Amino acid sequence: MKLFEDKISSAASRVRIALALKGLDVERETIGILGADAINRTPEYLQVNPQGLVPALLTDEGVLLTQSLAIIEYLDERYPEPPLLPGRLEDRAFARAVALAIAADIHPLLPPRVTAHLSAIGVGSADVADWSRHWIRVGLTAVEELLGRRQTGKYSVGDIPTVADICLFPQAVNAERNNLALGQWPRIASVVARLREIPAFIDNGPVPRT
Ligand SMILES: N[C@@H](CCC(=O)N[C@@H](CS)C(=O)NCC(=O)O)C(=O)O
Repeated sequence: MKLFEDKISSAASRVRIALALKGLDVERETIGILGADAINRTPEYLQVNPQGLVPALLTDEGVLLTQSLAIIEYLDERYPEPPLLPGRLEDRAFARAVALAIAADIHPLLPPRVTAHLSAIGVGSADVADWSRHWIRVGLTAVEELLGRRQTGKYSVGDIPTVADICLFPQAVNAERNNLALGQWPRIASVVARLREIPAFIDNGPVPRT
């Protein structure tokens, strides 16, 4: 398998964490997504992912997969141990709901293509930073409430890290980089503190943009 990624990407970080939890080592290719290094819109990379986004995964069978959550579910079905979804049906739905609250409802408001467009239409850099902080704050406040409904174990859903944690961790790292202290969300803060004890998480979070 080969992962197309950029180390700064939180969506790619999700897949890196899933691969590490599964103990899978894959070939990696960096696809720059920022500024002069950006190659994600080149015709070559658009052949890999027509959306021009990372991550993408080339399977051993030569099939190109896109979308981090689809890739994670593929890995989980193909390499079932350890599972990345809880055993109980309702818990699986809940883990997916937390994952989607982040991946579908917070993250799409924040990536470079969004902030670059805000700048291009004349929004100043301080206001762009406020935009990001606003949507992270709104989104994580809702996730904090969601976690309160079912969090009974060490992590977002029970005592094994799931796809919910895989999405939460990079978003939490990103929140801290946007000067949002996790302490304002006590459940998120305690889950993230426990995830920081797991090498698969701390070794594979998004690296800061330079
Ligand atoms: N929903 C997609 C999101 C992918 C995505 O937005 N990736 C970002 C990096 S975190 C990217 O490639 N951004 C390039 C850009 O915004 O131009 C997924 O989960 O894979």
